[in-house]
Amino acid sequence: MTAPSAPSAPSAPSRIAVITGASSGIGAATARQLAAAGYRVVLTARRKDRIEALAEEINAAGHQATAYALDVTDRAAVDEFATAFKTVGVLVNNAGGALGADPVATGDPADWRQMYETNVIGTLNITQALLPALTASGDGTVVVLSSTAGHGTYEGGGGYVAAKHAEHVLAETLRLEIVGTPVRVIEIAPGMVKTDEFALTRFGGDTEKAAKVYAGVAEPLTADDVAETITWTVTRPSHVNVDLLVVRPRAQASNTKIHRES
Ligand code: 8X3
Repeated sequence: MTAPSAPSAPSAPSRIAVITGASSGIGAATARQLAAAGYRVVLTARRKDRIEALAEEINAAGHQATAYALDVTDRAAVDEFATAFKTVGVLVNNAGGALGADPVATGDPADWRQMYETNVIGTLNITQALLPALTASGDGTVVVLSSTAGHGTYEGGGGYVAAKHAEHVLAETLRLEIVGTPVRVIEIAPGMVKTDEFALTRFGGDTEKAAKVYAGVAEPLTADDVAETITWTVTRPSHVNVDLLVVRPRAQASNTKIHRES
């Protein structure tokens, strides 16, 4: 039996990790963890003050971070951002989210469109823009944060489920198309994760509706739980491609089978 290969420490040309949606939740937790793992993290999000504060915190902890305000749905801005990099080791596509939980019969087309824009087109924009730099690194990793909503539907999931399925397809197709280049494509599909903003955004700031999502669930996943899975997959040796990692809290057996304690 051979010894398991050591996790790959980020090496010179592939040290930069770009994280989208880094202003809160899974994105922020991932930024902290990848920085602690030795990456120079580049935090992007629309909210400049938040990512600047996080970059400061990470730098104060002795790691390396910079902040760059960016809306991933703005292609011109994304292209401009990408010109700053000759090589990028890791891109974590985390920006996105859900809007509404209406049935298909009454869902708002504007919500559907916006979810497609942020989750799918946003991921497409920055992945296309950084692919040359990821390839140039000689050892690139694209992470796509999809969701268990990208692998099965649920009532009221509608537009979010559709967008997440599209993100899953983007990751799968890209993996097929770039095989043979030094870039791997990893999809992380989390189930119920309790963050400060996900459910609140989904329900337009309605705290009661947001709280109901997690009601009685003993331990939903945390942003740190998901960031750990991301960091683990990214730090595997280069030849190891974790295609898809589905992670749920123990209390959630499927998108629709959730144990709630009353
Ligand atoms: C979040 C999971 O169950 O809210 O991506 O769709 S769920």
